[in-house]
Amino acid sequence: KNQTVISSLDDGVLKLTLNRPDKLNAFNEDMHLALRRQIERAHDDSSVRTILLTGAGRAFCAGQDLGDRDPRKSDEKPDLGHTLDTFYNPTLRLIRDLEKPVVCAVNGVAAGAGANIAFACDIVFAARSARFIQAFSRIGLIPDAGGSWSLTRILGEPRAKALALLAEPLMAEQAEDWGLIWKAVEDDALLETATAVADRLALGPTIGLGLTKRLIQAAGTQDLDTHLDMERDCQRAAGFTNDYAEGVTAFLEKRPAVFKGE
Ligand code: T3D
Repeated sequence: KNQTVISSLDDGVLKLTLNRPDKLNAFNEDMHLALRRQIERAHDDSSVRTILLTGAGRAFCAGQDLGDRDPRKSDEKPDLGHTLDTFYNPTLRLIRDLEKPVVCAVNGVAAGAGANIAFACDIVFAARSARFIQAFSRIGLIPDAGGSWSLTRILGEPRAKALALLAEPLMAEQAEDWGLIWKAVEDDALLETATAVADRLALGPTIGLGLTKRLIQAAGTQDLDTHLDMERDCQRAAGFTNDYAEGVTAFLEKRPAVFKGE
């Protein structure tokens, strides 16, 4: 059977490739479940220290497979709140809650939930030719998969509204200029660049990196006092890791640190 998500684990990097290229990697139920299983595995398996997410073929992901929503095939209107609860929202939460870095290599067009899943990742590279489209308004929907939240937080209301209401493509370079992604890179250098960063993160102090991710995500929604307490708690936890002891020892011994993610 065709695998909707191809996975491979190399040196701590779990590479996940969305794999429905003839549908521009649009989400069907099988791909949702396969992606979720892999992120859960990344959570449970200490040998996974970073995720690298990308797409097969010329697209990253075209969002929901609209073939599965064909109104001509059913008289009943779908409950899309239910499909968000069942499929998109758990995946979004898993990516944000995973205390390991998630690198995304947007290899081509990212539309609808496909764009917003990319924006939920921690370090996003995009091929220079890739474009992001909040396609929802073209079909009468709202930006989901966290899009109405992340776009507003990252860009502010004027740009978030224009992107969402007009559904015009945003090129990778513009997305970088606006701070929506980390970097736009030449198409033929995308995978190499993203893989090098994922490899480097996988050799990092995983617990400290995970706590850092948690803190930065929390910063947008809590006041400074609460946040300083959270930094204290996270630094306490980081200070108890073997990787911290190794980091300081390596510094004092003037050699590169060898982190084990513990
Ligand atoms: O339903 C729920 O559960 C609620 C949640 C919703 C989340 C969402 O993501 S809603 C938004 C859904 N996505 C879209 O509206 C995007 C639809 N796709 C497009 O607008 C365009 O395909 C793109 C802008 C992404 C790319 O355009 P282009 O010209 O490069 O490619 P194309 O020719 O349109 O597409 C190539 C093929 O992929 C084509 O099939 P064919 O003609 O070769 O057999 C096309 O139908 C198929 N495809 C592309 N996107 C989807 C799709 N098939 C099903 N679903 C798709 N989303």
